[in-house]
Amino acid sequence: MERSSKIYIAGHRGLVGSAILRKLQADGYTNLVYKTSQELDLRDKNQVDEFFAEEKPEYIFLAAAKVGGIVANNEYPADFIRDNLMIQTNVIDAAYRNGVKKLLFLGSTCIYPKFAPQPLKEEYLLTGELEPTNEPYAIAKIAGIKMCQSYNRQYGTKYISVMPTNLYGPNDNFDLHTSHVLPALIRKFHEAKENNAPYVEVWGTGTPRREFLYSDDLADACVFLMNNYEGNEIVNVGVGEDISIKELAEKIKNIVGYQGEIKFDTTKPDGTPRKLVDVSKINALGWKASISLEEGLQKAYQWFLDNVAVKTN
Ligand code: GFB
Repeated sequence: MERSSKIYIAGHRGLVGSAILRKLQADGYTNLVYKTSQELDLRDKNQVDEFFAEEKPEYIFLAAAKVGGIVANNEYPADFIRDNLMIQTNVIDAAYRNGVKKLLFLGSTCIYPKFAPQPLKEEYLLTGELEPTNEPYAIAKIAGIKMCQSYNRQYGTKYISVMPTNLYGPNDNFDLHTSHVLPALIRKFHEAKENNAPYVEVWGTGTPRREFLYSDDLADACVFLMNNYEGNEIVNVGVGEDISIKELAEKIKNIVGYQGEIKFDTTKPDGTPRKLVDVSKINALGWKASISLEEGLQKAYQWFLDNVAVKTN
Protein backbone atom coordinates (compact mmCIF):
# COMPACT_ATOMS: atom_id res chain seq x y z
CA MET A 1 0.00 0.00 0.00
CA GLU A 2 1.13 3.56 -0.77
CA ARG A 3 0.40 6.40 1.71
CA SER A 4 -2.06 7.77 -0.88
CA SER A 5 -3.73 4.41 -1.66
CA LYS A 6 -7.50 4.41 -1.20
CA ILE A 7 -8.14 2.06 1.72
CA TYR A 8 -11.59 0.98 2.95
CA ILE A 9 -11.91 -0.20 6.56
CA ALA A 10 -15.17 -2.16 6.87
CA GLY A 11 -16.25 -2.18 10.53
CA HIS A 12 -14.13 0.84 11.56
CA ARG A 13 -16.04 1.45 14.82
CA GLY A 14 -15.57 -2.06 16.22
CA LEU A 15 -12.80 -3.56 18.34
CA VAL A 16 -10.75 -4.68 15.32
CA GLY A 17 -11.74 -2.04 12.74
CA SER A 18 -11.05 0.89 15.09
CA ALA A 19 -7.60 -0.52 15.87
CA ILE A 20 -6.82 -0.89 12.16
CA LEU A 21 -8.04 2.68 11.50
CA ARG A 22 -5.81 4.00 14.34
CA LYS A 23 -2.82 2.09 12.99
CA LEU A 24 -3.29 3.29 9.39
CA GLN A 25 -3.67 6.90 10.54
CA ALA A 26 -0.58 6.60 12.76
CA ASP A 27 1.40 5.18 9.83
CA GLY A 28 0.48 8.17 7.62
CA TYR A 29 -2.08 6.63 5.27
CA THR A 30 -4.19 9.61 4.26
CA ASN A 31 -6.78 8.26 1.83
CA LEU A 32 -9.01 6.23 4.15
CA VAL A 33 -12.72 5.56 3.60
CA TYR A 34 -15.15 4.12 6.13
CA LYS A 35 -18.91 4.14 6.79
CA THR A 36 -21.01 3.42 9.85
CA SER A 37 -23.52 0.57 9.59
CA GLN A 38 -26.29 3.22 9.55
CA GLU A 39 -24.65 4.84 6.49
CA LEU A 40 -23.93 1.51 4.77
CA ASP A 41 -25.62 -1.78 5.69
CA LEU A 42 -23.17 -4.36 4.34
CA ARG A 43 -25.91 -7.00 4.42
CA ASP A 44 -27.64 -5.09 1.61
CA LYS A 45 -26.06 -6.05 -1.73
CA ASN A 46 -27.40 -2.99 -3.57
CA GLN A 47 -25.98 -0.57 -1.00
CA VAL A 48 -22.61 -2.36 -1.15
CA ASP A 49 -22.51 -2.31 -4.97
CA GLU A 50 -23.36 1.43 -5.04
CA PHE A 51 -20.67 2.18 -2.43
CA PHE A 52 -17.97 0.27 -4.34
CA ALA A 53 -18.92 1.78 -7.72
CA GLU A 54 -18.68 5.26 -6.20
CA GLU A 55 -15.61 4.90 -3.93
CA LYS A 56 -13.51 2.37 -5.93
CA PRO A 57 -11.24 1.45 -2.99
CA GLU A 58 -7.86 -0.15 -3.81
CA TYR A 59 -7.38 -2.02 -0.51
CA ILE A 60 -9.94 -3.43 1.93
CA PHE A 61 -9.68 -4.50 5.58
CA LEU A 62 -12.84 -6.57 6.07
CA ALA A 63 -13.26 -6.25 9.84
CA ALA A 64 -17.07 -5.84 9.78
CA ALA A 65 -18.83 -8.86 11.26
CA LYS A 66 -21.52 -9.97 13.66
CA VAL A 67 -19.45 -11.08 16.68
CA GLY A 68 -20.08 -12.09 20.28
CA GLY A 69 -19.14 -14.32 23.16
CA ILE A 70 -20.07 -17.91 23.86
CA VAL A 71 -23.61 -17.22 25.14
CA ALA A 72 -24.46 -14.77 22.33
CA ASN A 73 -23.30 -17.31 19.73
CA ASN A 74 -25.31 -20.03 21.41
CA GLU A 75 -28.51 -17.97 21.61
CA TYR A 76 -28.51 -16.25 18.20
CA PRO A 77 -27.08 -18.83 15.74
CA ALA A 78 -29.27 -17.66 12.85
CA ASP A 79 -28.13 -14.03 13.24
CA PHE A 80 -24.47 -15.06 13.38
CA ILE A 81 -24.50 -17.28 10.30
CA ARG A 82 -26.82 -15.07 8.21
CA ASP A 83 -25.27 -11.66 8.89
CA ASN A 84 -21.70 -12.85 8.49
CA LEU A 85 -22.39 -14.74 5.26
CA MET A 86 -24.20 -11.71 3.82
CA ILE A 87 -21.57 -9.15 4.85
CA GLN A 88 -18.56 -11.09 3.60
CA THR A 89 -20.24 -12.33 0.41
CA ASN A 90 -21.35 -8.83 -0.59
CA VAL A 91 -17.97 -7.24 0.11
CA ILE A 92 -15.75 -9.94 -1.39
CA ASP A 93 -17.81 -10.14 -4.61
CA ALA A 94 -18.09 -6.34 -4.97
CA ALA A 95 -14.33 -6.11 -4.41
CA TYR A 96 -13.77 -8.44 -7.36
CA ARG A 97 -16.24 -6.66 -9.64
CA ASN A 98 -14.64 -3.30 -8.83
CA GLY A 99 -11.02 -4.32 -9.32
CA VAL A 100 -9.87 -4.03 -5.69
CA LYS A 101 -6.10 -4.66 -5.57
CA LYS A 102 -6.03 -6.55 -2.25
CA LEU A 103 -8.46 -7.52 0.50
CA LEU A 104 -7.74 -8.79 4.01
CA PHE A 105 -10.49 -11.01 5.45
CA LEU A 106 -10.65 -11.41 9.23
CA GLY A 107 -11.72 -14.80 10.60
CA SER A 108 -11.28 -16.26 14.08
CA THR A 109 -9.58 -19.20 15.77
CA CYS A 110 -13.00 -20.72 16.46
CA ILE A 111 -12.80 -22.09 12.89
CA TYR A 112 -10.50 -24.86 14.15
CA PRO A 113 -11.79 -28.24 15.43
CA LYS A 114 -12.78 -28.33 19.10
CA PHE A 115 -10.25 -31.03 19.96
CA ALA A 116 -7.49 -30.23 17.47
CA PRO A 117 -3.91 -30.65 18.73
CA GLN A 118 -2.50 -27.53 20.42
CA PRO A 119 -1.05 -25.19 19.42
CA LEU A 120 -3.41 -24.87 16.43
CA LYS A 121 -1.63 -24.96 13.08
CA GLU A 122 -3.32 -23.45 9.99
CA GLU A 123 -3.45 -26.86 8.32
CA TYR A 124 -5.76 -28.24 11.07
CA LEU A 125 -8.70 -26.40 9.45
CA LEU A 126 -11.58 -28.80 8.60
CA THR A 127 -9.90 -31.82 10.18
CA GLY A 128 -12.54 -32.34 12.88
CA GLU A 129 -15.78 -31.39 14.62
CA LEU A 130 -16.30 -27.73 15.52
CA GLU A 131 -17.28 -26.35 18.95
CA PRO A 132 -21.15 -26.51 18.93
CA THR A 133 -21.70 -23.18 20.73
CA ASN A 134 -20.19 -21.19 17.87
CA GLU A 135 -20.41 -23.58 14.89
CA PRO A 136 -22.71 -21.31 12.82
CA TYR A 137 -20.29 -18.39 13.17
CA ALA A 138 -17.31 -20.65 12.48
CA ILE A 139 -18.98 -22.11 9.37
CA ALA A 140 -19.64 -18.58 8.09
CA LYS A 141 -16.00 -17.61 8.63
CA ILE A 142 -14.78 -20.82 6.96
CA ALA A 143 -17.03 -19.99 4.00
CA GLY A 144 -15.39 -16.55 3.85
CA ILE A 145 -11.93 -18.15 3.77
CA LYS A 146 -13.01 -20.52 1.00
CA MET A 147 -14.57 -17.65 -0.95
CA CYS A 148 -11.32 -15.65 -0.82
CA GLN A 149 -9.27 -18.70 -1.83
CA SER A 150 -11.71 -19.55 -4.66
CA TYR A 151 -11.68 -15.99 -6.08
CA ASN A 152 -7.87 -16.07 -5.94
CA ARG A 153 -7.81 -19.36 -7.86
CA GLN A 154 -10.47 -18.51 -10.47
CA TYR A 155 -9.93 -14.76 -10.94
CA GLY A 156 -6.34 -14.24 -9.82
CA THR A 157 -7.37 -11.89 -7.00
CA LYS A 158 -5.21 -11.26 -3.89
CA TYR A 159 -7.56 -11.82 -0.96
CA ILE A 160 -5.69 -12.89 2.19
CA SER A 161 -7.32 -14.46 5.29
CA VAL A 162 -6.12 -13.74 8.82
CA MET A 163 -7.15 -15.82 11.89
CA PRO A 164 -6.73 -13.85 15.13
CA THR A 165 -6.97 -15.49 18.56
CA ASN A 166 -9.32 -14.00 21.21
CA LEU A 167 -9.04 -10.19 21.11
CA TYR A 168 -9.55 -7.31 23.53
CA GLY A 169 -8.93 -3.55 23.65
CA PRO A 170 -10.59 -0.17 22.97
CA ASN A 171 -14.20 -0.17 21.65
CA ASP A 172 -14.73 -3.71 22.95
CA ASN A 173 -18.25 -4.87 23.79
CA PHE A 174 -18.88 -4.70 27.57
CA ASP A 175 -22.47 -5.92 27.53
CA LEU A 176 -22.53 -8.73 30.08
CA HIS A 177 -24.79 -10.98 27.98
CA THR A 178 -23.21 -10.71 24.52
CA SER A 179 -19.54 -9.88 25.24
CA HIS A 180 -16.42 -12.03 25.38
CA VAL A 181 -14.90 -13.11 28.67
CA LEU A 182 -12.18 -10.50 29.12
CA PRO A 183 -14.31 -7.33 28.85
CA ALA A 184 -17.11 -9.04 30.78
CA LEU A 185 -14.80 -9.77 33.72
CA ILE A 186 -13.36 -6.23 33.69
CA ARG A 187 -16.88 -4.86 34.04
CA LYS A 188 -18.01 -7.49 36.58
CA PHE A 189 -15.04 -6.93 38.92
CA HIS A 190 -15.24 -3.16 38.56
CA GLU A 191 -18.95 -3.03 39.38
CA ALA A 192 -18.54 -5.54 42.22
CA LYS A 193 -15.88 -3.26 43.74
CA GLU A 194 -18.03 -0.14 43.28
CA ASN A 195 -21.06 -1.87 44.82
CA ASN A 196 -19.19 -3.79 47.55
CA ALA A 197 -20.64 -7.04 46.17
CA PRO A 198 -19.55 -10.15 48.12
CA TYR A 199 -18.62 -12.16 45.04
CA VAL A 200 -18.20 -12.09 41.25
CA GLU A 201 -19.74 -14.85 39.14
CA VAL A 202 -17.47 -16.32 36.45
CA TRP A 203 -19.11 -18.54 33.83
CA GLY A 204 -18.19 -22.20 33.44
CA THR A 205 -15.62 -24.14 35.44
CA GLY A 206 -12.72 -21.72 34.94
CA THR A 207 -10.61 -24.54 33.50
CA PRO A 208 -10.75 -23.65 29.75
CA ARG A 209 -7.64 -21.91 28.49
CA ARG A 210 -7.66 -18.87 26.19
CA GLU A 211 -5.02 -16.81 24.42
CA PHE A 212 -5.55 -13.04 24.39
CA LEU A 213 -4.15 -10.60 21.82
CA TYR A 214 -4.48 -6.84 22.30
CA SER A 215 -6.30 -5.23 19.34
CA ASP A 216 -3.47 -2.81 18.51
CA ASP A 217 -1.16 -5.81 18.08
CA LEU A 218 -3.66 -7.41 15.67
CA ALA A 219 -3.94 -4.14 13.72
CA ASP A 220 -0.16 -4.01 13.42
CA ALA A 221 -0.17 -7.58 12.11
CA CYS A 222 -2.95 -6.81 9.59
CA VAL A 223 -1.09 -3.83 8.07
CA PHE A 224 2.10 -5.90 8.05
CA LEU A 225 0.36 -8.78 6.22
CA MET A 226 -1.42 -6.47 3.76
CA ASN A 227 2.01 -5.10 2.82
CA ASN A 228 4.03 -8.32 2.97
CA TYR A 229 1.86 -11.43 2.41
CA GLU A 230 0.11 -12.64 -0.75
CA GLY A 231 -0.32 -16.36 -0.09
CA ASN A 232 -3.57 -18.26 -0.55
CA GLU A 233 -3.27 -19.97 2.85
CA ILE A 234 -4.70 -18.59 6.09
CA VAL A 235 -2.37 -16.98 8.66
CA ASN A 236 -2.81 -17.23 12.47
CA VAL A 237 -2.15 -14.17 14.62
CA GLY A 238 -1.59 -14.60 18.37
CA VAL A 239 0.82 -14.12 21.25
CA GLY A 240 1.86 -17.79 21.53
CA GLU A 241 0.79 -18.39 25.13
CA ASP A 242 -2.52 -18.92 26.93
CA ILE A 243 -4.04 -18.71 30.42
CA SER A 244 -6.93 -20.45 32.21
CA ILE A 245 -10.15 -18.50 32.73
CA LYS A 246 -9.60 -18.89 36.48
CA GLU A 247 -6.13 -17.33 36.24
CA LEU A 248 -7.53 -14.55 34.02
CA ALA A 249 -10.24 -13.79 36.57
CA GLU A 250 -7.63 -13.57 39.35
CA LYS A 251 -5.45 -11.22 37.27
CA ILE A 252 -8.39 -8.93 36.51
CA LYS A 253 -9.55 -9.06 40.16
CA ASN A 254 -6.10 -7.83 41.22
CA ILE A 255 -5.86 -5.12 38.54
CA VAL A 256 -9.32 -3.80 39.47
CA GLY A 257 -8.51 -4.10 43.17
CA TYR A 258 -11.58 -6.14 44.10
CA GLN A 259 -11.38 -7.88 47.51
CA GLY A 260 -14.39 -10.25 47.35
CA GLU A 261 -14.82 -13.84 46.25
CA ILE A 262 -14.97 -15.55 42.84
CA LYS A 263 -17.76 -18.06 42.22
CA PHE A 264 -18.06 -20.31 39.15
CA ASP A 265 -21.46 -20.69 37.48
CA THR A 266 -21.19 -24.14 35.93
CA THR A 267 -24.64 -23.84 34.36
CA LYS A 268 -22.87 -21.71 31.71
CA PRO A 269 -20.92 -23.46 28.92
CA ASP A 270 -17.13 -23.84 28.97
CA GLY A 271 -16.90 -24.04 25.16
CA THR A 272 -13.65 -25.13 23.54
CA PRO A 273 -11.22 -26.44 26.20
CA ARG A 274 -8.28 -24.65 24.58
CA LYS A 275 -7.49 -22.68 21.38
CA LEU A 276 -3.86 -21.59 21.47
CA VAL A 277 -2.67 -20.72 17.96
CA ASP A 278 0.64 -21.71 16.44
CA VAL A 279 2.28 -18.41 15.39
CA SER A 280 5.36 -19.86 13.67
CA LYS A 281 4.03 -18.92 10.20
CA ILE A 282 3.57 -15.20 10.93
CA ASN A 283 6.76 -15.15 13.02
CA ALA A 284 8.64 -16.57 10.01
CA LEU A 285 7.13 -13.77 7.88
CA GLY A 286 8.73 -11.29 10.30
CA TRP A 287 5.96 -10.32 12.74
CA LYS A 288 5.66 -10.95 16.51
CA ALA A 289 3.14 -9.68 19.05
CA SER A 290 4.55 -7.05 21.43
CA ILE A 291 1.81 -6.20 23.98
CA SER A 292 1.82 -8.52 27.01
CA LEU A 293 -1.39 -9.54 28.79
CA GLU A 294 -0.36 -7.55 31.88
CA GLU A 295 0.16 -4.37 29.80
CA GLY A 296 -2.94 -5.01 27.71
CA LEU A 297 -5.15 -5.57 30.76
CA GLN A 298 -4.02 -2.27 32.28
CA LYS A 299 -4.79 -0.44 29.01
CA ALA A 300 -8.16 -2.18 28.60
CA TYR A 301 -9.22 -1.40 32.18
CA GLN A 302 -8.18 2.25 31.77
CA TRP A 303 -10.17 2.50 28.53
CA PHE A 304 -13.18 0.98 30.33
CA LEU A 305 -12.84 3.53 33.16
CA ASP A 306 -12.53 6.45 30.71
CA ASN A 307 -15.28 5.38 28.31
CA VAL A 308 -17.72 2.87 29.82
CA ALA A 309 -17.71 2.86 33.63
CA VAL A 310 -20.66 4.72 35.12
CA LYS A 311 -19.13 7.78 36.78
CA THR A 312 -19.90 7.32 40.47
CA ASN A 313 -18.11 10.48 41.72
O1 GFB B 1 -14.88 -15.24 25.50
P1 GFB B 1 -15.95 -16.26 25.41
O2 GFB B 1 -17.37 -15.81 25.51
O3 GFB B 1 -15.82 -17.01 24.03
O4 GFB B 1 -15.74 -17.38 26.57
P2 GFB B 1 -14.97 -18.25 23.51
C1 GFB B 1 -14.47 -17.86 26.87
C2 GFB B 1 -14.54 -18.67 28.16
O5 GFB B 1 -14.72 -17.73 29.25
C3 GFB B 1 -15.73 -19.64 28.23
C4 GFB B 1 -15.77 -18.20 30.08
O6 GFB B 1 -15.29 -20.81 28.84
C5 GFB B 1 -16.71 -18.90 29.12
O7 GFB B 1 -17.58 -19.77 29.84
N1 GFB B 1 -16.38 -17.07 30.81
C6 GFB B 1 -16.30 -16.91 32.16
C7 GFB B 1 -17.09 -16.06 30.29
N2 GFB B 1 -16.99 -15.81 32.53
C8 GFB B 1 -17.49 -15.26 31.38
C9 GFB B 1 -18.30 -14.12 31.14
O8 GFB B 1 -18.70 -13.38 32.06
N3 GFB B 1 -18.58 -13.84 29.83
C10 GFB B 1 -18.15 -14.64 28.80
N4 GFB B 1 -18.47 -14.30 27.55
N5 GFB B 1 -17.41 -15.77 29.00
C11 GFB B 1 -15.75 -17.23 21.27
C12 GFB B 1 -16.68 -17.62 20.15
O9 GFB B 1 -15.58 -18.39 22.06
O10 GFB B 1 -14.46 -16.84 20.82
C13 GFB B 1 -16.76 -16.52 19.13
O11 GFB B 1 -17.97 -17.90 20.68
C14 GFB B 1 -15.37 -16.03 18.75
O12 GFB B 1 -17.41 -17.03 18.00
C15 GFB B 1 -14.56 -15.70 19.96
O13 GFB B 1 -14.73 -17.01 18.00
C16 GFB B 1 -13.16 -15.28 19.57
O14 GFB B 1 -13.54 -17.90 23.43
O15 GFB B 1 -15.33 -19.50 24.25
